[in-house]
Amino acid sequence: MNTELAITRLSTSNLSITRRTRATPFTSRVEAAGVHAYTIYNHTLLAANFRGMEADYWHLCDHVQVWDVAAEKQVAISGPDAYHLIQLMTPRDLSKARIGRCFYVPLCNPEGGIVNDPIAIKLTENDWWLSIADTDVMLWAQGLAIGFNLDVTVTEPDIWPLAVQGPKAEDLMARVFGESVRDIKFFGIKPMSYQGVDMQVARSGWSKQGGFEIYVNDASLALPLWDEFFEKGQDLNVGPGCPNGIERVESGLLSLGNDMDYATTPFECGLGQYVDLDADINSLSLAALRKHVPQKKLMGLVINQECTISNTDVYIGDLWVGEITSQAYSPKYGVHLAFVLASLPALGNSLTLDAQTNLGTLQGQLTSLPFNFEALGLTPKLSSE
Ligand code: THG
Repeated sequence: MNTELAITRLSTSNLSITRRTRATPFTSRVEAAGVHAYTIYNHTLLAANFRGMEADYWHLCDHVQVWDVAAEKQVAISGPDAYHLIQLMTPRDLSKARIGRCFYVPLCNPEGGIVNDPIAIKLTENDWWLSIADTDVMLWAQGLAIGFNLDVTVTEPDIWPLAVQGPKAEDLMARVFGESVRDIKFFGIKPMSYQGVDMQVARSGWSKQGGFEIYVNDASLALPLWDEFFEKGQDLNVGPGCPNGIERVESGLLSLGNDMDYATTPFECGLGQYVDLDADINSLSLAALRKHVPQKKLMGLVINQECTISNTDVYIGDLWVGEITSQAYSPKYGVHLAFVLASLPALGNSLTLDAQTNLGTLQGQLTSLPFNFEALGLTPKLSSE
């Protein structure tokens, strides 16, 4: 286990950007807005920080942000066998999926391990998108299509999602796309016109502050759309943003590659609700998942003071129990929060474990995910003031 790397956030050296590492049609505006750090996601730039994690966090919770999430690539699957292929990839029953809906779906290999955790979008009977996390799903889908001799095309079209997130997102969206955007339900999606071009717009996004995602499909409209959000959102205190490490840990949103990977099953990382073990569907992973005995479990950890995690390994006394996969200090609840991937045999019935921090060994309370702050007796601070 490399404990150092997992918690290193920033490096002092610069990234060299070539065609291998894609910029996006919004990158010039992200730069102009003062981006402080990037991460690479699906071979593409994804902003990680603008005004500091905590300042970005409060702004997201209080106002509205525009996020360049073009790194959430779309894998488009079209043709008479589109559903067949998608169902092979996911153990979630999509046989009754309706057009115009989004579905959070684990994609699993034949051992039940998670290949990706995209949002599946049903656009027409024979056209689906997978809005992917950071692994090369297109290659896997193309391989399956060849191997199973399916009548589909699998491509990664030029589509660049832009997210509008925060409590004022709906008002800002209505100013730009019209009042009918308010009718889109959570995880609903429909085409909306922008300067005469239809783009899919969904109520979704990688925060729990509410918001929308626009699947921009015309690069020439990317900057006009970005600018219009900033012009029309001035009085709403609109700002640039990005998926926020504090907010998403508080909200219990998982990050592929951090909190789960090919060696983690949906049952082990808390995505079991998206697996339909009894469904009569043709899915590559169902046989393994039906027999599966979880070996580990992703749990929440609450440490009652602000600290820096100095080693991601966690223990009960001298016994290694697992590792911290994500963590952040929660300014809203005044506690340090972490996700721990714990070995079930080592964990036993323990309700606490020991974390290594800059303040020495600190005991944390184990809890299920997502965090239930009320049940933990924690009351939120309402804003940064
Ligand atoms: N939006 C889009 N594409 C994406 C993401 C996104 N691709 C990459 C990544 N995020 C995929 N991962 C997630 C994880 C969680 C959610 C969405 C995408 C999510 N979950 C809700 C929850 O956990 O409460 C709702 C799940 C449900 O009820 O179905 O929103 O953010 N375009």
